[in-house]
Amino acid sequence: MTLVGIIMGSVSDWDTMRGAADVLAELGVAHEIKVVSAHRTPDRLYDYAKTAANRGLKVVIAGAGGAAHLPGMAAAMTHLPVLGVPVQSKALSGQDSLLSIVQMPAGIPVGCLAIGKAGAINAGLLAAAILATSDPALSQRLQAWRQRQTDAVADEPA
Ligand code: RP5
Repeated sequence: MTLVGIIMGSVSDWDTMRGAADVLAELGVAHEIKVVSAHRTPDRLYDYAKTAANRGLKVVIAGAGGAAHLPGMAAAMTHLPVLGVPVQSKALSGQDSLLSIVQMPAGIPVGCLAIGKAGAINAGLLAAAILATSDPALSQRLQAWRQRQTDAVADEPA
């Protein structure tokens, strides 16, 4: 069953957002990946967000750049947790994306991660952590993933 929906405003966001998809794949979390633009394909966004919960999704990860209203609009139309990833824009290096996503008015939350690939990877990890609260096997896989990361840190730089 697909548990996490990864959406992004443009195909150009995929290089960033694949970070979320890759970590979910590593953790064995079923996910889907769609291009859904708040301004270019508003009807697609409406259909996606309105049907997400009934289709069995548990978490939505939404990445967008510039005037990045995709995560907020998605959150407005689903009660599922929405994790927002600010994609690094050319004009303002993602500061615009960050502020667009993080500054949601009270009442409709979006969990905003860091700008760029780090944010995408962490969105995948956070989605897995949310799911792991009710999935002991996934919790074990997530803890093992974290332990491998810890074990891979060198004692010395050379
Ligand atoms: C946003 O505009 C997308 O999320 C993307 O980050 C940005 C640029 O899109 P393209 O012009 O590359 O399609 O909607």
